[in-house]
Amino acid sequence: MIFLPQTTLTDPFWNARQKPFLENGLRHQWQMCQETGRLENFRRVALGQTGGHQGYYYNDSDVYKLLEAMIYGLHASPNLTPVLHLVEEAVDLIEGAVQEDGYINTFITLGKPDRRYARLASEHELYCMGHLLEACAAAGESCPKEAWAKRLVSVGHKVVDHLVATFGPGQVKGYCGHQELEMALVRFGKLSRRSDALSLGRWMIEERGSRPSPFEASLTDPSSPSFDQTYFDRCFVTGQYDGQYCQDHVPLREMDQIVGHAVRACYFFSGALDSFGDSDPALKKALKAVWQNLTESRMYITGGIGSTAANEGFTSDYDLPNRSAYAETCAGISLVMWGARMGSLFEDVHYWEVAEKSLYNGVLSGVNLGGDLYNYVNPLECYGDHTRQPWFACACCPPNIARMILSVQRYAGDWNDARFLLGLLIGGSYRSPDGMGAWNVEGDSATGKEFAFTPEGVLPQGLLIRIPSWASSARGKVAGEVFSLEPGSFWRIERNWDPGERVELELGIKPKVWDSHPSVWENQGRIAFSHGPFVHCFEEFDLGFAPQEMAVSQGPISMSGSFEGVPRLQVFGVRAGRASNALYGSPLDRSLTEVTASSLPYAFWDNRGKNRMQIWVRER
Ligand code: FUB
Ligand code: ZN
Repeated sequence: MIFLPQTTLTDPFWNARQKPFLENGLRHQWQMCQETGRLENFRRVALGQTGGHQGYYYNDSDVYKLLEAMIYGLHASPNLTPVLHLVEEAVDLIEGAVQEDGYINTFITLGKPDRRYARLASEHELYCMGHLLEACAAAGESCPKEAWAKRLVSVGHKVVDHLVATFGPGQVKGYCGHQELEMALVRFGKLSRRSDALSLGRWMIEERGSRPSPFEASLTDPSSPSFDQTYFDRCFVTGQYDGQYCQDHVPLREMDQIVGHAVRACYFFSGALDSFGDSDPALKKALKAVWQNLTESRMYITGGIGSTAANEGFTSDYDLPNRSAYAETCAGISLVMWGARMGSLFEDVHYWEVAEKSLYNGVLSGVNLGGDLYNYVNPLECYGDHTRQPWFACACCPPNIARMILSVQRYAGDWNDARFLLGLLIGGSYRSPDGMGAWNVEGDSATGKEFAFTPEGVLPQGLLIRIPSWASSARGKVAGEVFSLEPGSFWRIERNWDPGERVELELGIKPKVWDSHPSVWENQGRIAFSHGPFVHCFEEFDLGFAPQEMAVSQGPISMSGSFEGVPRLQVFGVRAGRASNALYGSPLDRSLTEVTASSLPYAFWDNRGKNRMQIWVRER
């Protein structure tokens, strides 16, 4: 992970993704928080009122995530005065709502003050505080001298004081049903040099999955105020407590499959890597096994994860329906977080490939080009009945995608003393942690063909550049020497870098055709197309008919035009028709019309009106 304040994003593709949020999306989301009572909840607590909480018990987290996104927005565009005013207003609200002892949660404080931490499995108090700590850390990292940021960091300290005084060895044995706090404690702990925050995060990770589970006790007595039927149903699927839903079934180091709720899982694994790094062989082994299970049998071609709404998570291997895919935007985001961490720590391109797949497909499809309509679920096929929404009652995804897009360069790579690693080819300036030097990367992710790296100042000798597996060829040039590079590997360069030197990378890109494992039944007889990191789809809007009526050939594939600067593909096929209009008839009545079909990146589907769409099309 890269420290955001030491970066400048220059990549035209990603600047174009940030712009709608800066111009409109952030303020739109604030307005939504206002209209839905999310801000009012904080005001009421600040005024000492009781009752009247509006919305879900975890709605505070949306305000925190939006605040974090707005702080990133100020990094991207420091003169964004209207957003600065909203940031200041948010800080006022949060400062007013934090309790004397550092506890903060508007749902509990307004309506259930006796129920603090009684329902750790379900009520998300620690999850919400985790998101608050992320915002506090973002403020302390990006704007340490601003008065509002100092106030927010103080709130963060107060919250951490409260948490370490409440949970941990010899105190409450507890952690949150929805992981997030683990990551946040590391981030805030590192920023504020608080070893107690780091220890608490590690302890929560270690405790999870041990027996007796703190969740089990609170979920077994239906007459107790801490009983929650929904969570009972989710955690006692077999009649016995199993905890798979929230990854509380076994200790982390014993896991070998990905189970339960998708966002919780990937946040958990990200937090574990932040806490333990690569120093722990058993953890590494477990995370690699879980990752393998996910990416080899439970992930969509878009990087979407969690195929069912039933648990917002995982089912069984190869169960990847297209039209009913859940593939929550937050889950895609959480996979980028986890993949970038695995890719950095283990220096393995494979993890970056997956993080990129998710980011450029299943995550980007979560928002429209205007930055103010969002997908919660990201189906891979549509009959014209799905479209993005301005907001949701459970609105975790909109502020999550805002914070990820506005800080996308955080996920592009990693520094250590020996090297700079660029895992995602995103153009920008990346300053070293000691501030002594920088790598300036020129390139445009939309076309992904040419990148140039120029060193500045004093830099570690190592430079690792991911050569993506989607490249059909790769050529590098450094100090006049030309190298032929292997797609799907790192280009490792070790030298003393002089200012004025230049590293050049040229990628060949050819469209790719995909099919699926035979056990993904729904995709049998179907193919999909991609170009560079972008998975493509077909929309009725371009075809003039539903893609479901078409069968296409694997080739030839030509390039024709672009969408948001990303090349489009053209393939050939036939469209089914019938002589009669009867619902059923003889196959002899069939007619086939030749068609030329233009694709577009799945990331940008549903931007021209509701219509039918398909990624996996029938093969001719
Ligand atoms: O529970 C908080 C968030 O809301 C989760 O991460 C999402 O899956 C949605 O349930
Ligand atoms: Zn979400």
